[in-house]
Amino acid sequence: QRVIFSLIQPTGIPHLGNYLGALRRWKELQDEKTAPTKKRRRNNRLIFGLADLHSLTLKQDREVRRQNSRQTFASLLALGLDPNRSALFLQSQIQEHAELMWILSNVASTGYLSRMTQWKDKIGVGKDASMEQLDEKAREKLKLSLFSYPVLQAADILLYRPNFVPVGEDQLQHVEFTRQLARSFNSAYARDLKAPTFNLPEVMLSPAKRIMSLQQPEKKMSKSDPDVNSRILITDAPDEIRNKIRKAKTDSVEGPLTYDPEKRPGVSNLIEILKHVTRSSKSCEEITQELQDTTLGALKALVAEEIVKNLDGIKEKYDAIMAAGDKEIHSAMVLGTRVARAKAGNTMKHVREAVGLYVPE
Ligand code: AQP
Repeated sequence: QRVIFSLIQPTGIPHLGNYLGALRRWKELQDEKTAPTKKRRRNNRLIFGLADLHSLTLKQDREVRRQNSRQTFASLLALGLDPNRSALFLQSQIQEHAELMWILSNVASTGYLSRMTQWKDKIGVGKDASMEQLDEKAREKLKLSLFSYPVLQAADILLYRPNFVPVGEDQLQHVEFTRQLARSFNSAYARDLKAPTFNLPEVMLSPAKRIMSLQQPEKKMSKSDPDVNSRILITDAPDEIRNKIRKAKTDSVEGPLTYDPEKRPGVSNLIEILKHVTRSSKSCEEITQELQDTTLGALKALVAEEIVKNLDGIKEKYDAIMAAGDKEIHSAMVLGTRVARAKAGNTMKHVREAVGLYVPE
């Protein structure tokens, strides 16, 4: 059996980047589990959830936060995740996440954490900034939770002892850190045990590595971007999708279409999106070659229609789930929490034994 685990932050309705980078893969893995032919069927144990503890690093009104969790959960159901085939749960419902984070903090080096790029992005200092270079204001802005975010993420993953973690490219650094912590933990506490406490999870990287913002194509598409036109939500209506793509920032370069993420980030992002929504096996350069006589307007129209086709039906399902109150969300959560709790409890028994904490009979 392959255990596959991943979380998404409930910081807003998932966007096309989340979908192409991770969520579509979650659904495919689920479908593999019940594929009609034996040859295509895989014995996947799927555990997916909302990283609502992580979302606390983003300051939000409590009602907005609650609503965001509800909307994100409904989005997962709407895109076809089935609680009977994929365990769906909230991170904050499983207390072991915080417990394991504290234990792993004892093998997490602040030097490694200080080199991670996410906290730098979030407080708006350059990728190469070091802790020593931070001024008083930046230090005030950098809360412990943001700095230690990757340790909680490592705890999230290791708690379920997965073989694979399907995530987008922006999470690669964090999964590598998780593997490092697993190694450090095993060598610090489990060397004399029959088996290491943690296995080293592998990243399952989607080919859609990094979908960029439609308005600032040098930045990745993000839920927390204040500009709603920067992203396509998986629940956007067809006309909203067409409108946002029409407004997407491109350039005024004359001549044929070219794929050049450095010089033409907006156009290249649209070509990238087109490649992934159509699941094309061609390279972006080949796709561009075929479209070279297409105008920018026609390219946008083509991209918009392919996205509309890809997301077809999600909005209707989402609206129905939201209109029905919390019943469907709640029953899915009960099922998923049960699975997650059993797995997390089991891992923590091994962890407690390894470090020498009291293990109740
Ligand atoms: N732009 C993207 N392109 C490809 N994949 C992406 N992912 C996120 N953005 C892109 C992948 O989506 C999964 C869930 O992401 P997350 O919500 O847990 O965290 P995030 O990377 O911080 O996503 P956002 O949208 O940018 O959220 P905020 O604004 O709240 O920080 C992950 O597997 C991620 O790789």
